[in-house]
Amino acid sequence: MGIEAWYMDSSDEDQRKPHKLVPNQPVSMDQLGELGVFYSKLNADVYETDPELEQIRKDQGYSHMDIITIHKDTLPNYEEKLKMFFEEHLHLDNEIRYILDGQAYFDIRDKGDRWIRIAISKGDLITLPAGIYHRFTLDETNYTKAMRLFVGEPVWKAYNRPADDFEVREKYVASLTAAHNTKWTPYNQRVE
Ligand code: KMT
Ligand code: NI
Repeated sequence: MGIEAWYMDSSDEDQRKPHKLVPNQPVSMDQLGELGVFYSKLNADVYETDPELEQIRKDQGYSHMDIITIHKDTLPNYEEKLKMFFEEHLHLDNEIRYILDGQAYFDIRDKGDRWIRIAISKGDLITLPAGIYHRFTLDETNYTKAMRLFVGEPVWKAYNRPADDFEVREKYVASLTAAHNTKWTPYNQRVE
């Protein structure tokens, strides 16, 4: 169980297409976990009153939340924003997204700098760790609605690659070499 992820082909075709290799090279939840990416499934139909979501927000300190509807009729500067989301970037904080409706892709770099595409859809709560290079795109349905969660005052600033000298990047890279003998729990919290 979980989300579907795979290594991407290198074609320049429409970013909204799946870009699977032939034959497909799937990526498991364990492999995602080793990269610091975590996932949970919730019932998005009840997100407004969901005690499970409340508990996660409390436990993880996700005090801030807002909702972004990514569709040409709802998102101001739609084309420009989509272009920005698809630039390879990192953040100083975890990127936590809960998909309330529709579907989309997050692409992340693996340890060897290969692109992994993660398909996310309604009910998926995904956390990308601070310092990971990634990008986001809609798929061919051209619509997703997502809750953005954050610890404290939200900072959405993205730093486009190259950002290798950032402390957060160095820490993330260091965490990868340590990952095989470090136990991870959901939501990217380390247990020493
Ligand atoms: C980001 O930083 O990659 C984004 O915020 C993507 C859009 S939110 C689903
Ligand atoms: Ni991002």
